Amino acid sequence: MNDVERYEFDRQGYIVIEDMLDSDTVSSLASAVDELEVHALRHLDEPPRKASPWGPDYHRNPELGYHADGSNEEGRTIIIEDFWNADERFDVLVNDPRTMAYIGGIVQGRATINNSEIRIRYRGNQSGSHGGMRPENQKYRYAFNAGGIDCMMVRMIYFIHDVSRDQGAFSVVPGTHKTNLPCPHGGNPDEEPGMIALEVKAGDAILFTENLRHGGITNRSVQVRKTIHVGYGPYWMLSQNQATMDEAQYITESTFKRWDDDQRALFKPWHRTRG
Ligand SMILES: O=C(O)CCC(=O)C(=O)O
Repeated sequence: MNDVERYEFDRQGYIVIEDMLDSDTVSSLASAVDELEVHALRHLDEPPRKASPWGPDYHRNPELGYHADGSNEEGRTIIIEDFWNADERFDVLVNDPRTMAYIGGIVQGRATINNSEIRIRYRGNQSGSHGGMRPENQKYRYAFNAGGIDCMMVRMIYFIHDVSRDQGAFSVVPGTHKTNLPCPHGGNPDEEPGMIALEVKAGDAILFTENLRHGGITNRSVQVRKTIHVGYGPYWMLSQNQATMDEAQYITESTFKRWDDDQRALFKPWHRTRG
């Protein structure tokens, strides 16, 4: 993270990183996401189920080890969590040196991955605005101290195709990670004052603090919006996936086996980083 990026992240609560992934990586990830979408759509309504404390009732896929919820109807989305278990083509994002250099600049101490979701957003779908200061929830707080930026939870979104505003752009209200009052506006990102759509190209990434007010503009296009989201935070924070909220990360034995020690350490809370 260079000085300009650090300044902008602190000032605005997010940065857009152009050309984060090369074109071979983008096409490999895009194929993996397309195949996983087809698989998830076939199994979404089947047992076994895993109820999220946040409400949704996720399908836990015994074959590929992911959790999925939603539908491909107009206006809907599917979210596929723990996608690492499903396909080794995602491994390129586990301990990616460029990503980790950014994370090291904004999370103090040992950082781990605490969230993994593929969002597939169909025509008419929007992601409601959320984030910003909530007195009852300091879990995702943004702070700055003698060690510099000190985020509790951040997310990197990787884009595997271009996304314009009307194709369901990720959106933010810059600077709201530093607000002190709960947001008085509803959850509609298309109408929220100050909300801006971040248009990106395939291969770009967006890094933001979860304390920033953010959402996803309505997808008014025929293109289904597909993105890969990976969350990071201090090592003691457990899973922030909806299906496994505040539990240990759901990583299958075969996934752990295929990774090296440094990749495994990214999913180990507490003090154990080896073995
Ligand atoms: O990309 C979107 O539509 C919303 C994403 C989001 O809310 C998140 O990653 O926290």
